[in-house]
Amino acid sequence: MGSASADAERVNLKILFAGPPGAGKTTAIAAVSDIPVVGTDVAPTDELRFMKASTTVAMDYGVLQLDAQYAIHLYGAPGQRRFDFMWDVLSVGALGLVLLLNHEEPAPLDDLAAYMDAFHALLSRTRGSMVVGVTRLGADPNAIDAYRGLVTSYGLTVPVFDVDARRRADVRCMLLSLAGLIASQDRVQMTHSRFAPGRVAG
Ligand SMILES: Nc1nc2c(ncn2[C@@H]2O[C@H](COP(=O)(O)OP(=O)(O)OP(=O)(O)O)[C@@H](O)[C@H]2O)c(=O)[nH]1
Ligand SMILES: [Mg+2]
Repeated sequence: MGSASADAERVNLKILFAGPPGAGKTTAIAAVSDIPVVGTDVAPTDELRFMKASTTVAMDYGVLQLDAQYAIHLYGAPGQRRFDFMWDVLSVGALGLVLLLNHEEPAPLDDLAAYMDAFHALLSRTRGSMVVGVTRLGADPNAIDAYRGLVTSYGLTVPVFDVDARRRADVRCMLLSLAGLIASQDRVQMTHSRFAPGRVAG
């Protein structure tokens, strides 16, 4: 039986996954979630149908339960610009951003810049609480440097990861890093109620 004080310390952290279509947002949330993911994927009707079998039209939702105390609530945004009205909706209450990019896209650095601009309000509010994950990076050990350089040029010192969004360990590593970033620099106190946008019902 859990005590009232233990229940009171449970905290929930909302994290938003964003990035272009096909970057791996839905895949990453499914890979790491401890619950069946709530999704809104449908078959694409536009040119995207040549690239992938389904696309998110509203949101994904999953949960990573780190331990008895901390739960990370994972929200995935639609990548397609025509659904960008969801980006602000999903940003509400988010304490951090996982920005995913597909290195095999024609201009992934432009994508990085565009999505950092699009989520500027969230980044500004959270004082740059972001990690970047680059999927399909290939074998070039230096390929990730350009992403790091661009992020740095925005005045942010945040981790940039070479990830396979299908691998739970990769996604979990990004999320733990982001949680650490949020907790550092006194952005929020992990042990303080400000860390939690809401509490798990006891
Ligand atoms: N090789 C490789 N394939 C991946 C990776 N991540 C996702 N995929 C594949 O890429 C396709 C698209 O992935 P999704 O997770 O649906 O992409 P998304 O970012 O949610 O895309 P939208 O919802 O359209 O914005 C799927 O077939 C995945 O299996 C990865 O890290 N490596
Ligand atoms: Mg998706």
